[in-house]
Amino acid sequence: MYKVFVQRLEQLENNYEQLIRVPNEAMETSNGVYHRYRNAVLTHQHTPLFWRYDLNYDTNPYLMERFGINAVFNAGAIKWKGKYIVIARVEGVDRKSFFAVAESENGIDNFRFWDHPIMMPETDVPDTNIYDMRVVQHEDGWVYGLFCTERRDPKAPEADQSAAIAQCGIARTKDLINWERLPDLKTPSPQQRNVVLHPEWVNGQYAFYTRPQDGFINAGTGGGIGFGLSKTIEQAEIAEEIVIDRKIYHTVYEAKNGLGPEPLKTKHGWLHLAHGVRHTAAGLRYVLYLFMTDLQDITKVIYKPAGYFMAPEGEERVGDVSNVLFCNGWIADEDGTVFIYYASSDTRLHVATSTVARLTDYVMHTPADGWRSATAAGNLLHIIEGNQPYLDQQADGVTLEPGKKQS
Ligand code: M1P
Repeated sequence: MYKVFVQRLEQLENNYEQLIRVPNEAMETSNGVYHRYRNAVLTHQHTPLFWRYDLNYDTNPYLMERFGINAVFNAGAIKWKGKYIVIARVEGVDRKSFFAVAESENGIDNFRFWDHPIMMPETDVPDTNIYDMRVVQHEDGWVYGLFCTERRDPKAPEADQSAAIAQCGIARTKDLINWERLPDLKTPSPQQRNVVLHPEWVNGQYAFYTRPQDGFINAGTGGGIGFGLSKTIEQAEIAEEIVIDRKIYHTVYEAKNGLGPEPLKTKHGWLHLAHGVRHTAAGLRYVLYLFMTDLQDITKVIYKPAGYFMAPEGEERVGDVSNVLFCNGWIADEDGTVFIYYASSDTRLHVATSTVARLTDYVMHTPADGWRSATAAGNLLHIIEGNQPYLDQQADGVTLEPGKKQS
């Protein structure tokens, strides 16, 4: 029996190392805006064996999993001491999520979890479930983690064991290991999810992007991505919440939307990545989209391409909650490379890479939504007409210089 234990352990360890060390590579196909990568960067199988197994023969002679992990997804991200860090939502088979840090040297593969998950302190009202941390290095010197804290609705009748209240939990750290929990954010909305801290002061105050919602799932009258200011973070409270990017009929964000990671500052404006949710006959569909806000008035959207930037593809389409892409972490390197950590179908974490220059070009030069089929077709016609001289010369058999404007 002991021999079998040792053999199995060796096999588990070999398989694990193989999985962790497998190099990732960019897919050949790209739309010019970003590259997807062949492998997911984190899955439930990337969690350390010493989390899942009791490795002691005396107490676990069958070498069985004692703590099952269901999924690893929706991760915040930060460049920290030269390493690419993601703070993932790790969900056990008991459906409870917790946060755990994984790091990589190059941001695209070999992500390895730190030995211990984050032991997040609680407020006086214990969290039932915590998830989707946005990690932000603020000008005040702290690294903040804003996340959703979910608790059962105290007003729900006993028969209803689903009704929940979502709020924004806030914690801060100087080392990503020890976290100081602050009181939950107070806002005029009954529920909050997808709250993001702006990395800079705004009028000497802390600025938050919010997502007001009436119910736990439905945004209801909470019409989109909100914004508000708070004088302090130790007792964060937004008195006035305005919507800066609203949900709109017959778009990819008709049902609800929410900001992803903290915005990136570019010379043209603040670059935002968000998720939009629409209804389909098969249920909700979550896609990612980009927009840009003004450097002076950060509540003013100045560019917003029509439709989605990324949507679920291939195996990304299937998982615990199928047809979902969700992103709450990205890292912009000094050389302009952007690592977008997106999760698919609430199951696994991927990376896509782009650059600040490409994303800015995409946001500023992709046609905006005109909200109707006629305006969409008009946008297409405009591109075709611009290409007409090139098409004509090609038809005439003229030798073309690709990419040069044709006379
Ligand atoms: O299941 C899809 C996503 O649903 C929620 O996001 P939102 O509040 O925008 O609907 C969150 O639970 C998120 O974690 C999840 O990925």
